Amino acid sequence: MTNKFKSVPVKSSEITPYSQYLSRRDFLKAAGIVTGSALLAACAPSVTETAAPAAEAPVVSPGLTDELGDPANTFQDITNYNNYYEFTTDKEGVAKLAPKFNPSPWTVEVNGLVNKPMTFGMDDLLSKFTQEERIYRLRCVEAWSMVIPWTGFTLASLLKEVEPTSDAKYVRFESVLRPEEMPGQKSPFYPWPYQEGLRLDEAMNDLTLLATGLYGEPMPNQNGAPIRLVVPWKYGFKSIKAITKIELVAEQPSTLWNDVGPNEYGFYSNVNPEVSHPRWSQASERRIGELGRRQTLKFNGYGEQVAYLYEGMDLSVNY
Ligand SMILES: Nc1nc2c(c(=O)[nH]1)N[C@H]1C(S)=C(S)[C@@H](COP(=O)(O)O)O[C@H]1N2
Ligand SMILES: [Mo]
Repeated sequence: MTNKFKSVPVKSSEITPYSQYLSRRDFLKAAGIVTGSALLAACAPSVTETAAPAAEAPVVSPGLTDELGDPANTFQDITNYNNYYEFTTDKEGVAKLAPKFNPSPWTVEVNGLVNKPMTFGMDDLLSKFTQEERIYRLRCVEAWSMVIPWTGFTLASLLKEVEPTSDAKYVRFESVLRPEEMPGQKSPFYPWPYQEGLRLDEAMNDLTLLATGLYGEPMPNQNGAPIRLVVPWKYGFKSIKAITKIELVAEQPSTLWNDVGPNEYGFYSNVNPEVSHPRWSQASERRIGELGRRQTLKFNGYGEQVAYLYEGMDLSVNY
């Protein structure tokens, strides 16, 4: 697969706090590494030259755009409007509860149908795998969306290390279970821990990211610290946060939302404006920070990279 996102490989030693993020981008430009957004920054009013380095989290986005030219949401929006039911179902309340959660130390177990089961610490993951910057749209099944500048590495690169056997057909993911730090996990209405799954070929697609940060900062707690999945062509709930286990399996795994509402949340859950949710249309969406609505794009605009995965499948049946 060619990657038209011109991701810039970033060494983990170069993953900087946001206060240094803008100058890191200048460094990349000076080094002759041209990103789509760096090109744009060259002809936009330059935040880097006018703004004092931010001591705290930034309030404005520094001119980053996705490959369609749409601006990244602000750090403020991305970290204050979250779905994270382990904390609360209130999207604007997650950020207040998230500081209680301690994401370090952390390990991710990768096992199941593999030749080399492994357990990784976060330092292993950050040093072993090339960290890249990927600016992706995130489209929630509730019909709102954002553009988020993630850093992370491909799930494919991790899976290659553990060597899935020929019996492995799906990947199952599990989130952390810590009711003492995550008050929403005391709710009996959801089958904790959160779990998700992908077909192995979806998991191996170059777009599928294990994200370890955003805006050049380590992943904020409310966005799934210290490591979460990002599957940009699927509804947001497939992008499971705070992953502790990755298991290669033979059968389609169960997923939290499919267990809770099988008619509403299918295993595939590809973004599809033509297939309505039973309670609302998926034809349009509200981009956080914008007035009005936008047309929803099939596969969230990533069809060129992923449509081949579903050839011959009826996506209204396999929703
Ligand atoms: N463990 C876990 N992962 C999760 C969720 C959750 O409640 N728990 N919510 C999902 C939903 S519905 C969405 S839209 C995205 C939101 O990601 P964000 O808060 O980083 O924007 O996370 C997904 N991953
Ligand atoms: Mo969502």
